[in-house]
Amino acid sequence: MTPVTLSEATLDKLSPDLRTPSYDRSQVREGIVHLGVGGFHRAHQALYIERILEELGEKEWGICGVGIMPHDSKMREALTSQQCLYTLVEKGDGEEAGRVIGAMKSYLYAPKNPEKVFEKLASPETKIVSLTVTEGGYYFDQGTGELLLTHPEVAHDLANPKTPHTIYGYLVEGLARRRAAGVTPFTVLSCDNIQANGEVTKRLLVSYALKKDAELARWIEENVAFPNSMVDRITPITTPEDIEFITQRFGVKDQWPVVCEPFIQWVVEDKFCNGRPSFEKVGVEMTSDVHPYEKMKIRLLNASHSAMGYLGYLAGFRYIFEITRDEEFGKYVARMMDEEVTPLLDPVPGIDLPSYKKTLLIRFANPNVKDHALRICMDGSAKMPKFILPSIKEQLEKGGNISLLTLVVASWFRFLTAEDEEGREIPIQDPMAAELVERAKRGKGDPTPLLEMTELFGDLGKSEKFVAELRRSLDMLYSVGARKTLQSHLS
Ligand code: CS2
Repeated sequence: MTPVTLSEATLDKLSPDLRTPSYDRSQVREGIVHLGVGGFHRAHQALYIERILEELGEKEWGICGVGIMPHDSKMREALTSQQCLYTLVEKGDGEEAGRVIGAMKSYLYAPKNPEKVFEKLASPETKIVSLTVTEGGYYFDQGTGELLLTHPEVAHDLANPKTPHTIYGYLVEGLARRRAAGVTPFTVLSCDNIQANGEVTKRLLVSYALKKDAELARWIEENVAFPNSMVDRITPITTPEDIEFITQRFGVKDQWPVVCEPFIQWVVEDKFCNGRPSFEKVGVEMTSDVHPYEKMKIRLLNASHSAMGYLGYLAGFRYIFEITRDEEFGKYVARMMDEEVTPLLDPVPGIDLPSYKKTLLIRFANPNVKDHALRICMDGSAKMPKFILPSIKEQLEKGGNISLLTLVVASWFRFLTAEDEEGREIPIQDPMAAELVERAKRGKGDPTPLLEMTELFGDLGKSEKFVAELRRSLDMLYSVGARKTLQSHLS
């Protein structure tokens, strides 16, 4: 069978194996503007919205996707050539399930036409602006929690409000226009892995606005809702093999489909200032307090990912499922979670922690979700301070063990020398790569040059216990390599 090119006109020609939107897309309005459309958003929030449209017929909640990064031009090309339709494939143990998602109605590529994005943000039809701009897209000092006003991207936005690069430039201009026009503000819904993501976004956005207009800053503080949310679904980067597989399996030609695991979770604080879809009817958990969920997820799932990513890569692995299935690595993450992270967690309503952790290990081991270690190792400068360092800090305060957590930091430092144990180059993907690699190479077994970056480490470099532990692990990584270092930490 010749594959069918995905588009609105070909929806009824697709294989019956592929579920397609049954609602009338032409009636869908765009109540949500989403900044940062990547695989994760398309596998997660967009699926919930698809169900809102499909099962509840709440047609005002379609999505307008927005790309704010220069590289988003590729997403624009892919999506706009297929009327923003795309294929989402869930891969579990058995048969894979495929579905064409129609929830995104349009896509705007901000660098080419920022004015169009401002208009969209100012439109009364827009009720929610959601974000997945990665942990690095928020630009804050990990030591002080303050917005990095002198960061080149933030400074650029302050100086060039008509052509912003960051969420702050876009959100503040959009909100300023609404305020001027007397339009109710939109809710800002952060869906990134940052603890208290809503509160953090609010604090940073208000301090950015303060630099422009104190009255506007106050109006934002008093009128805009920033719900916290915990998001979860493992979504690897789409590979050419995935595209080929989907063409063969479902007979559809899609320029940029998404493959993910079957698990999905979204816990959202029920605090919206301009309406919301009936999320609770499609599986979203609405609550008054997201903190315990966020902390559990980030400190267990994301931290385990980092633990497996760096050390696993150094030990020669490339995929997370292989690393999890290695007996010693499996033991390592399980023990790190049990011994060094779990004691820090608050009770999480409705969740049994032992079975949550067991499920995590099963999810990581899914061989059909080929999550590359390099995806996990990307942007360590933004992830480490959110996934790992806070647990180390809290354990130090409690006098608890930090050896397994510190090994993650040591592995990252070793990884940052950009050369593996066989002398092959490691591709470092991080906006701070140049500085990180220079410091890692300069320090080698001495962590000082990296620890001096207080915008990442705060005052952790002053803790004798932590520094001694870090040196011990680093020394081992250099002298006996990743595998033996791991064994020694487990014994
Ligand atoms: C990963 C996350 O980027 C990372 O390091 O831990 O992308 C993870 O896969 C998601 O948060 C899962 O919900």
